[in-house]
Amino acid sequence: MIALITGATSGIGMASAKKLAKQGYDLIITGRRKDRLDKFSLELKSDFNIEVLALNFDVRNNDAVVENIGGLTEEWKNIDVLLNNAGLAAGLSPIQDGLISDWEQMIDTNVKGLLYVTKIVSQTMITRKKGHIVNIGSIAGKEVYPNGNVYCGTKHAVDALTKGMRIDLVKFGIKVSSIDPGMVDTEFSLVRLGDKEKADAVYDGLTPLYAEDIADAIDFIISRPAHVNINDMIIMPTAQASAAVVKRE
Ligand code: NDP
Ligand code: 8X3
Repeated sequence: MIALITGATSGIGMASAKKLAKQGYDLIITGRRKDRLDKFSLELKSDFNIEVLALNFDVRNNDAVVENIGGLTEEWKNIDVLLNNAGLAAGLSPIQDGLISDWEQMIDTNVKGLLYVTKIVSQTMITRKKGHIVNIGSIAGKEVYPNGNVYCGTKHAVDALTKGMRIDLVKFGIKVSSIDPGMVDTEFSLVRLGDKEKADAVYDGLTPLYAEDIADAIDFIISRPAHVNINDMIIMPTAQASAAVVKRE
C-alpha cells in the first residue's frame, strides 16, 4: 500500500507519516523544506524498513504538482491513500487589517493546492477504481471565530470540497473523508503568529491535542473495512468546547 502525505515536514503530516510507516505503508512525503524532507525520509526508511519517496515542491504551484505527481513511476503511481494535509494560517487580524499576501497564501495553499494535488491523484484512483482521500479540515471549517475570517473561509471551503469530491467520486469506489481538529500543538501557531512566545501562549494552561492524536484518527479512518467510510471526524481537546471557548487552568 502507498500513501501520499502532503506537508510531512512537520506536525500532523510528520506524525501521520510515522503512524502509516508503522502500519507498513510505503510513503510519498512532500514539503517545501528540502533539508527536513530528506532527513525525515532517511529516518523513516531506517526506523520502519519501508520505501520512501521525498518530493520537494510547493503545492501552490500547479506545474510543480503535475511534474512531481504526474511523473511518478509505475512503482509509485498507484497511490492508495492521499492525505491532503499541507496547509497553514497566516495572521490573525480583523478583516479590515488583514494582509492581502496572507490571504493569498492561505487560499492558494489550503484550497487551490489541495485541489491541484487531488485532481492528479484522483485520476489514477479512478483508473484503479479504488483509493481513499483524507482531507485535513479544521474546527475553523465548522465555525468562525474572531479574526479567523480568511483562514476559516479556506477551511469551510475544504469542508465543501470534501463533500463535493465524495459525490463526484462515489461511482468509482473512492472513499473521501475529512478530519476537523481543534487546537493541535504543532508549528501551526508559530507559522500563524511568527513569534515563539505568542505561539506558546496559545496552548498556555490547557492540554491541547498532539499531532499523534490526529495520526491515530487517520489510521482509524483508513483502516475501516471496504464497505465503511468515515465521512467526517471533529476532534477537540477536552479543554476546548468550541473554536473560541477554552478552559485554562
Ligand atoms: P505545521 O505548520 O506543523 O505543518 C504544516 C505542514 O504543511 C508543513 O509540513 C509544511 O511544510 C506544509 N506546507 C505548508 N505550506 C505548504 C506549501 N505551500 N506547499 C507544501 N507544503 C506546505 O502545522 P499542522 O501540522 O498543524 O498543520 C497541518 C494541517 O492541519 C493544516 O492544513 C492545518 O490547517 C490543519 N490544522 C491544524 C490545526 C492545529 O491546531 N495545529 C487544527 C486544525 C487543522 P513546508 O513548510 O516544509 O512546506
Ligand atoms: C486550527 C485550529 O482553532 O486555530 O485549524 O483555527 S484553529
